Amino acid sequence: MATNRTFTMLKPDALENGHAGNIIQMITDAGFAIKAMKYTRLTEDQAKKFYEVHAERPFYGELVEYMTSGPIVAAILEKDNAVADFRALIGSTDPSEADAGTIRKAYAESKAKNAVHGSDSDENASIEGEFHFSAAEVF
Ligand code: IDP
Ligand code: MG
Repeated sequence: MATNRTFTMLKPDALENGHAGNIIQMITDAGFAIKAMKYTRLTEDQAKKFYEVHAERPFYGELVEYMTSGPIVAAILEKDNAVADFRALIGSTDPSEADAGTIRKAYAESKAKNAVHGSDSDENASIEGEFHFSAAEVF
C-alpha cells in the first residue's frame, strides 16, 4: 500500500452525535473506496500508542481519554492521491478554521473533538492501517 491509500477513524464524538452515516457518505461521494472498515473501541494502551507522536504535547492525556471514551469506526480508504485528498476533505484540525464543504466544518464539535482522523503521510497511512487491520481484513 502506498500513495493511493489512507487511514481514517470516525472519532467518538462523530458516532455519539449520530454523524457516522453522513460522514461515510461524504467520503464515498468524494471518490474514496472502502478497503477495510470496523466498528470498535480503542483501549487506553492502543490510543496511547496510536498518538505516541503527540506524547509530549499538553493535550495528550485529554486526547487519549477522548479517543477511548466511546466506539470509533476505523477504515482504510483508496483513491488516487489519497492522503492529500483526504486531508483536504476533512479540513483543518480546528473546525472553526476548516473550509466550507469539509467534514470537520460540517460535523466536528471542537479542535479536540473533531469528528475524524486522517493520516498525514503515506508512511503513516501504512503504519496506521496495519495498526488496526490484519491483512485478511483488507479487501
Ligand atoms: P490532525 O488530526 O488534524 O492531524 P494533529 O495535530 O495531528 O491534528 O492532532 C491530533 C489530534 O489531537 C487532533 O485531531 C485533535 O483531536 C487533537 N488535538 C490537536 N490539537 C489539540 C489541541 O490544541 N487541544 C486539544 N486537542 C487537540
Ligand atoms: Mg495528525
